[in-house]
Amino acid sequence: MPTADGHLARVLADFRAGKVRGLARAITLVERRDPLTRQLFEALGPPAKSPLVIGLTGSPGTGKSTLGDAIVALSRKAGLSVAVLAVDPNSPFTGGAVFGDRIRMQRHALDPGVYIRSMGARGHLGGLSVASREAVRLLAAYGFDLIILETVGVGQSELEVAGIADTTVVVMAPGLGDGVQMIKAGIMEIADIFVVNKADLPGYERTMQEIRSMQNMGPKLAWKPPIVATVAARGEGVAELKQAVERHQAHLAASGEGKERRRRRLEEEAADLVAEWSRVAARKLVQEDPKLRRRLENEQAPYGVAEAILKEQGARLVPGVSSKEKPK
Ligand SMILES: Nc1nc2c(ncn2[C@@H]2O[C@H](COP(=O)(O)OP(=O)(O)O)[C@@H](O)[C@H]2O)c(=O)[nH]1
Ligand SMILES: [Mg+2]
Repeated sequence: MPTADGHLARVLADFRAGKVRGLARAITLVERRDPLTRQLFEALGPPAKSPLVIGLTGSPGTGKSTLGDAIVALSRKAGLSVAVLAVDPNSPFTGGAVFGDRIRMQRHALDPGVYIRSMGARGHLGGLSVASREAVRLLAAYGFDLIILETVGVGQSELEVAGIADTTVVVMAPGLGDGVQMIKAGIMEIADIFVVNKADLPGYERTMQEIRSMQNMGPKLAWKPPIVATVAARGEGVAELKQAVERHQAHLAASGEGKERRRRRLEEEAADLVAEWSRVAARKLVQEDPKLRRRLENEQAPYGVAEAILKEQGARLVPGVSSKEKPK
């Protein structure tokens, strides 16, 4: 049986040598929420450079994957290395690719400057945002210039995932009529740029108009998200989208909001990690510790036990430092 430490050492060696296998295995550790994850990041240290992270979100079928592909093509022409991370909170762990992305991967299979990966999360105790942030961090450490983060839909966890990006692009398409739904879902707030894709189909102007009037109903913002029309399937409008992303990046830098966002993201990541670590460890504790079980039974309420776990078990909730020696 291979030991966990042996596995980590191999993953690290491959990763540092720039072997895709190392990257893929590292992301699988993250996806599975493996306790080795922490050692992995400690060993890697902070990434040397911070790539641009573009989030693509929107209802299924609007063309996010197609658009992502078009962005990859454009960026490759400019000599940038690109990673695409497709995140699906409703899929089980994929350990690699879901069907649609496998087809995409084949298209870029011979290009070492492109990496495409799906990540699922069903069965996670925590949300997907911790895993997604960590996967992005791995892709950054590996050295990609651009990371495209694609989410499957617009539920709460997709919004969280989109919040990891430097620039969040909300992709819409004509005829889906999801305007009101968007407002309800909180999409207006997270969009840095709107894309109306499938501009080859009738009705796209109306969709653009709908977004514009929703923007006019909302508060006045320092950055008014531009609306870009694209035909992703033909690569049209993608250069305009790239320009919009650059303008947004310039705004983030000039206004100081970029720095503020990065700070907030780290704060959220720290809090999310606390939640994830304690949830996993606490669940085990309440199932295995007869004292805690008795207390729950007696009190018929969770508060005393929850407080006791945090107070008395604090350090033991951290994965990898509970029972055995502290990992190096
Ligand atoms: N007519 C038209 N179809 C498109 C365009 N972009 C993507 N599609 C099609 O829309 C469907 C969904 O695209 P996909 O990229 O998988 O959407 P996703 O679910 O948002 O990732 C596919 O059949 C695409 O070929 C476009 O610009 N115009
Ligand atoms: Mg897709």
